[in-house]
Amino acid sequence: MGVVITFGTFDVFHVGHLRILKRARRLGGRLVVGVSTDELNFEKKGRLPVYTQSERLEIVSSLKCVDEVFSEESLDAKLMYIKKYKAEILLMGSDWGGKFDHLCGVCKVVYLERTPAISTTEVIEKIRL
Ligand code: C2G
Repeated sequence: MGVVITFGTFDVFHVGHLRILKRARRLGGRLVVGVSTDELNFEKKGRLPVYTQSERLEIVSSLKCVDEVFSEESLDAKLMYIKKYKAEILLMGSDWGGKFDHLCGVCKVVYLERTPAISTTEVIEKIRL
């Protein structure tokens, strides 16, 4: 079984994050996770994450289902990361469905359904109320 690679911000870590990582690990022998940098998150969402990059890296790297982590510096560098970590499967959540199909010739591209009714934004809103 080969290497699975996946990406995310994993800010205010919640059970939706955990479940997709557990399912990703079951697809292969090793799970490598690219954790978005604070700068990349700012570009993507127009705000900095609640948890810093080093806190998010520390949380994700401590999970039993995760074998290795690195900082994802650019959304468009998937091919470089796939090659660097010798990934056989690129795993993304269904919110990215179809977006990385052009990489199908390089590795298998799999999209998994998100856990319904939970997101970082909803957790932040709930705490605010
Ligand atoms: N996720 C999930 N269920 C949820 C929320 C998130 O399965 N209810 C999954 C997402 O689909 C993603 C992972 O958890 O696979 C991380 O989610 P985010 O931190 O929101 O990732 P995102 O900001 O979309 O960053 O290069 C891609 C980006 O880095 C992805």
